[in-house]
Amino acid sequence: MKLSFSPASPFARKVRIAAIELGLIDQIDFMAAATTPGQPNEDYIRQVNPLKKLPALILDSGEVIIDSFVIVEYLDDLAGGGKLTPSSGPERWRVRSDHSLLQGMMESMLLCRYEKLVRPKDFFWQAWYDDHWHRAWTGFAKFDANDKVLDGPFDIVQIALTCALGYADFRFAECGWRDAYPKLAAFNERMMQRESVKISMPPPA
Ligand SMILES: N[C@@H](CCC(=O)N[C@@H](CS)C(=O)NCC(=O)O)C(=O)O
Repeated sequence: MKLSFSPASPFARKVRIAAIELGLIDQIDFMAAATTPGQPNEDYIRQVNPLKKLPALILDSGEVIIDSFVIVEYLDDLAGGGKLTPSSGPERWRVRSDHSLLQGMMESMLLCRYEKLVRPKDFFWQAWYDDHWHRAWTGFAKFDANDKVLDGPFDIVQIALTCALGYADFRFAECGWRDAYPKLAAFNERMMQRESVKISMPPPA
């Protein structure tokens, strides 16, 4: 299997952590891919993902699986099932819904990043930026009050929360989430004990 990957991507990091935890990392080749908006990558769009997003998992059969959550579900299945993503019962829906919130928070943070870095300065839209940042920030508040997740089992939600916090550190280092959300800070410290989390930290910005 091949995974389109960037060490800066919180979505790709989620898959990497999951693959390590599931014992599948040695079966995956990592393939750099350029997906920055405004910079064409026609080969990737045609051969891998028309949405020009990473990560995507390319199976040995040539089939492509897109979206980090779906990729983690696939890997979880490969490893026997139900280890990081519950496959039935009420927990399945709770986990999927919590994960969707985290996915949206990471997407909002990424949009903020693109707004600052990629969009031509003259077109920067402050209200839009603030709105997206507020979504991510309020999402963090929600998880800071969510003991079920913070003290719960190690699963895709805990992985995604760790990646969202890591992305906040990586791209918004001054945002002050540790002071605003002490329970998240303690959670993050705990997660940092895991080898998979430590070695997948984004590179220095
Ligand atoms: N829902 C997707 C989001 C992936 C995503 O947005 N990846 C970013 C990299 S961090 C990307 O490729 N962005 C390119 C773009 O949005 O134009 C997933 O979970 O895999």
